[in-house]
Amino acid sequence: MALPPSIVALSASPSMRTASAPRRVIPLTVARSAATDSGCSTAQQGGCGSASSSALPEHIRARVHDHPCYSAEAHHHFARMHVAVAPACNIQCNYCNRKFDCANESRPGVVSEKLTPEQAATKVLAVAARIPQLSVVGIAGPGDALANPEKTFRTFDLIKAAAPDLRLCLSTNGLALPDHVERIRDLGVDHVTITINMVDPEVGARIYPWIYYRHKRFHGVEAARILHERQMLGLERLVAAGVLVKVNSVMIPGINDAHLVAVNAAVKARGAFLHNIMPLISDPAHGTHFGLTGQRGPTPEELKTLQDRCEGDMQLMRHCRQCRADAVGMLGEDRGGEFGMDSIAAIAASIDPARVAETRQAYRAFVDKERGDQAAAREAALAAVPVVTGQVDASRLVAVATKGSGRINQHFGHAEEFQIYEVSAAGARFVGHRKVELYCQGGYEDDEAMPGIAQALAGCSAVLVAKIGHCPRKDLAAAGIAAVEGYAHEYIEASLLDWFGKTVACPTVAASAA
Ligand code: CLF
Ligand code: SF4
Repeated sequence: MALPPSIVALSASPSMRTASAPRRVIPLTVARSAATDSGCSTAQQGGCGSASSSALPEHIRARVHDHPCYSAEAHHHFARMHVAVAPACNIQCNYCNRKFDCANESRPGVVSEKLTPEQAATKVLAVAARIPQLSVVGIAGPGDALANPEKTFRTFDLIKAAAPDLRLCLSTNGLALPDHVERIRDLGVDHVTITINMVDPEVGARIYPWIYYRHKRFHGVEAARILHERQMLGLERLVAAGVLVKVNSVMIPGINDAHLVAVNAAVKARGAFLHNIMPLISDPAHGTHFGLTGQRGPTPEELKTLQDRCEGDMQLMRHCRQCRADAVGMLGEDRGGEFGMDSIAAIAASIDPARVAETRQAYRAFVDKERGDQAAAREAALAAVPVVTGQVDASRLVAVATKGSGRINQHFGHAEEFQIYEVSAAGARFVGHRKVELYCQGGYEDDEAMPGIAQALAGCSAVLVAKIGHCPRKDLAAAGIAAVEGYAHEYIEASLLDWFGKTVACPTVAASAA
């Protein structure tokens, strides 16, 4: 397929080249078969706990296929942007300071610029011209989208007219939601996130000191009860209107951690599509109530344990990056700095929106082919994993350095986060990401960063990278983590399964192949 000039440069990079299967995936001598499956752990559906596209009915699959938050697979390939048009809020959360972004959908950080709806639409065109991966535009603060309904809906109207193929996405605390469901549906906003941290007002009173509702301020348990009722009503109405609803919950140890299992059951029963349990971000420097009173966030292990408990017939999101209310780019990166008000008007004036849309379509066709190849490679690698009696429950956590595109394509020293997979004979499952300090600082190795990186990778048996130096390799080995660069630029899941087959399920094969 010929790609338009604007994405040829991208396609030339190793991370986007097409390939039918990773060359390193070598069929192993002890092949998996239906007969040898008995006694093994049940095969997972798809590669990730969150919204595995292939396991969904076609009409739903099409709606999440290119949404980086609703599909873990899509987040390797597609970007989102937030337009910060909603400054006001109608409630107070104990983890929020109004000087910072909405913590429901963002890590604490000042929004660089608040936009008018017109500025927001111009910014969307400018970003789309530079980032062909863009598939979704969301409104996620810095306050609450529906506490600012005129600005929010005017913005969506303008974006819809300017770039109708982009998906519209909205995030809200839910208080005003029941009043706006019809408008949301009629505008074609197909994805809505509600942040629901409790279904018991007694718990809620420890999270929300007050709400402002129907021109009156409510406090304590009464405030939490009203908020809870409005959230449930809004969720039910959205589901009845056919909108895909994601529920975000902030995990606050000692306050709602155990309670989130009940929240999960309640939102599942009402038809929520996806549940995203996020860690509380708490720091005295942010000036929030929880930050100032020393409330801690959960450890990665506590978060994973809760997510595992909640995982059932409802999809769990594990790849959230708690991004800013003005975030731009792939999840985990923020290119917002490239699109300040001074530059977006000039970019937007210099482009032909129709050609930009064509480029976007060409990129999507390219990614469709790439995803098909990745799925085929994954299935082939899974079929080749040997199932050895006595090892059916074996699984390993493995870290991966990636810049996206579903490939192992980042140098160890350039990684600011590692993706973590749980790998077993049943599949390779994305379970989260861990942030680290950069090891390579402007061409120099930062040895002082190494202890922190090793700590962040604690529990991982290996880290798969595009390249790694001798010193960090040695330090990782001392921490019990094998650095593996033999899968550089190959597909992540197929490589993980190949690694697992050789080193865990059947280490003698690895020894003879080494
Ligand atoms: Fe933005 Fe949220 Fe839409 Fe995604 S974010 S409004 S659903 S387009 Fe995504 Fe960011 Fe997590 Fe939100 S990674 S904070 S879940
Ligand atoms: Fe802050 Fe968002 Fe909570 Fe409002 S809903 S108080 S903006 S975190």
